[in-house]
Amino acid sequence: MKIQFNKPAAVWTEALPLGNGRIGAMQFGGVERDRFGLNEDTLWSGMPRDTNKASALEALPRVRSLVREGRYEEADAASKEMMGSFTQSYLPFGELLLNFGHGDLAKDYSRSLDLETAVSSVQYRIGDVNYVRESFVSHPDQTLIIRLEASVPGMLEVHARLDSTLRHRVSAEGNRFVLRGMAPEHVSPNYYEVNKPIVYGDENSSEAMRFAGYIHAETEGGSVRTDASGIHITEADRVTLYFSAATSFNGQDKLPFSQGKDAAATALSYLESALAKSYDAARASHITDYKTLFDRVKLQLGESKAPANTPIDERLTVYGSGDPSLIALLFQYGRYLLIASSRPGTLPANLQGIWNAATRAPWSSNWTLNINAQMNYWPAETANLAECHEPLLDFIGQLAVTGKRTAETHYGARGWVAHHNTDIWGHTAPAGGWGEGDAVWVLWPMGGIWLAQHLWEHFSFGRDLVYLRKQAYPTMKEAALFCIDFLEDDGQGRLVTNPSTSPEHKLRYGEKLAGISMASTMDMSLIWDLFTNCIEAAEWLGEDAAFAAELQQLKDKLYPLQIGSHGQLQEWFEDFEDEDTHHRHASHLFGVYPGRQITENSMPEHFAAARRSLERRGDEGTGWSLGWKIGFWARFRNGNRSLQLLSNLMRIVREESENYEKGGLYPNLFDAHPPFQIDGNFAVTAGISEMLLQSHQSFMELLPALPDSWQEGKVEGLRARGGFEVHIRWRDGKLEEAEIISLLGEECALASAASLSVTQDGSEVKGELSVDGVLRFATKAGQTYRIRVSQ
Ligand code: FUC
Repeated sequence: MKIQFNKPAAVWTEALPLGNGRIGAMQFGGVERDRFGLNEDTLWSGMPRDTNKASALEALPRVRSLVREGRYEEADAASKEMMGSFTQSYLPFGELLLNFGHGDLAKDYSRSLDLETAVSSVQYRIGDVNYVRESFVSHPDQTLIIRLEASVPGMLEVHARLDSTLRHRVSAEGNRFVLRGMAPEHVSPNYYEVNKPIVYGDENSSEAMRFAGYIHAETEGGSVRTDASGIHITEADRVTLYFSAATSFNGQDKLPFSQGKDAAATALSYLESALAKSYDAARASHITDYKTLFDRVKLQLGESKAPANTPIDERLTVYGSGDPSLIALLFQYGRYLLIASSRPGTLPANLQGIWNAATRAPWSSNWTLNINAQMNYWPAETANLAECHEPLLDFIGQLAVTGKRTAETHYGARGWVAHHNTDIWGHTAPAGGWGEGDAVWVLWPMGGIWLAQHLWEHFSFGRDLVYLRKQAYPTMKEAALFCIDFLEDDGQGRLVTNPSTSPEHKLRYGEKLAGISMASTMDMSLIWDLFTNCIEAAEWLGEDAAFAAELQQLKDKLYPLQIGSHGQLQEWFEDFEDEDTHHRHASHLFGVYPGRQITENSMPEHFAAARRSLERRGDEGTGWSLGWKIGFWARFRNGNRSLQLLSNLMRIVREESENYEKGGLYPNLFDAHPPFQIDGNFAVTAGISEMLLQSHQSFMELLPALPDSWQEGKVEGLRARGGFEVHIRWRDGKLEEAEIISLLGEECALASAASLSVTQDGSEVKGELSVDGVLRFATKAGQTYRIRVSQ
């Protein structure tokens, strides 16, 4: 469980990521000069502003009637009047730079990130002196801690300082070095060319975010001096460096300057509390805290063919995608990255998690809601990191506040709405630069509806009724209210969305291409999902029966999913041809994964048509697109095909040879869209979970999509809906034994159970076996049920 290199990182995508959900660090590990790219997850451009288009509602009837008349291209053009601003951008904090006094010539160099401890290590030898540099970002102590050691006393000479591409000042404060900075009031997206993309306000009065970072050195032996150029340490035996940081962010509706927090005071308080512990105690509490989450799941797929200590990029290029232990590593890396980028109380993981070095990052490093932000959280429940889901769940509640205003202003509707992009200020308007954007991505009022699925899924796995009543259901219901008001009758008694897009993919009609039409399959499936979840939630809560009945009636009238002339699941309400059959989005298949509308049992013909659609999309794509397809094929129970997609993703991409259409992995195993986008990493973890265990129907399936080449292996600690934890062992490509731990005492339903026996504490457990092979048996909370193949 180590990502290992035998040379320092030459580029950012070879550096190794550390994080505690809030502070991110990318370590390059140079011998003479080490560099940590730094992030703080609340450091964004901008401030709370009204980003809605005041006159949007006036344009809506015109767009709608153009759609009804089949004048889609004109509807696209008319929808420009419905566009709000672009979102703001997630910004880099800066860099921690270490210069060592021993030059650059070293022997026996290695650097690694240990996924079992979340500690990185750099080691090398100069002459007879061995140097070790150990780093971690502690969640309990809210600081980046770096320990420098040399095997001979007095050999450490290091100069440490902070720098930033944002406006800042540095100074010495006693023996500490501090950087205080100010964010821009506005940053334009990277895809939008303007003369002045970065706009700052006045240093004393700008309402933009302020930020501050401290470095502090604890030394043994030698001498320390701090001035405005940094901390200078000479002839020390041992050094521990602490970096702490904070911003003035004080909530999405607070001006981050006049109503903001004191960034420096907050950073200082983190530092002081970290310093109250010894290094050993801080390291131990970091590891304990991390392991509580990480150790819950174990995965073994087989031994590596690569010799021990093979650098990771060589493992990828030479031993490649088939290497089972590399696949297991990649699975756990997704879990590592989620723990490192999303902890209770932080913001959710954005397009780059929390690791971003660019002021104008790709797609503003924001939250993209038409797949990417959701994909980040697909593994959260199944791969046993439900706490790491919380930042997203809390964030959804905040979007529901800003989204209410957008629902009113843009659609005259109740409830709340979000479109395809959001930011720290809760942007919910169609993010299209006041008409600069293309309707095919801007005009998609389904962001909140998809997010609401996460509120429900968290309950499905954990069954926390207080959470459902207080947090999840009210926000789900408000999203449903928006749907009720937004849906319209198509004249034949069917309910359609209008305007409607299928994210980023245009339809062809005649010689023309357009984004907007009505009732795209994804819209219909998302609304089906939300209504179904609301109805089930109301039942669990024993309240709101009348509303549930209303939703049931509406659900029955939703425009039905259609099968097209290629045998495919239609992407739009009519059988339009694709702009690009191999398009990276496969939004119309939402009902297969991550939804649950289209299953072999519930809609066999549509299930087959969806599979046909996926065949037509092909096995290539950007990083996240490949990641999504791993999960699709798992839901189609084709493990070999999932593995094929996984192999396609496990090819190395280097920054200098980026090919936009083909995803892969950078040397540090970050997902390459390209460029770097973290969603693909999370999709891999989620997809592998789906290959081994599924529970989205009303039963659990063990090993639903095991590839032939995974002959032997085991997984421990995956979660299934209804409060179950599952361990599975397989041999000769078949289930050998499983343990189902019932956490809540709910009835367990197990598919393909005709040839399985269940025991608890040695005695046989009787259940009811249905004709379709699902065994249902009662469980007790805290008990383990052993599943074996009966001879
Ligand atoms: C969607 C995708 C792009 C990219 C961007 C962040 O717009 O279509 O491929 O992932 O989000």
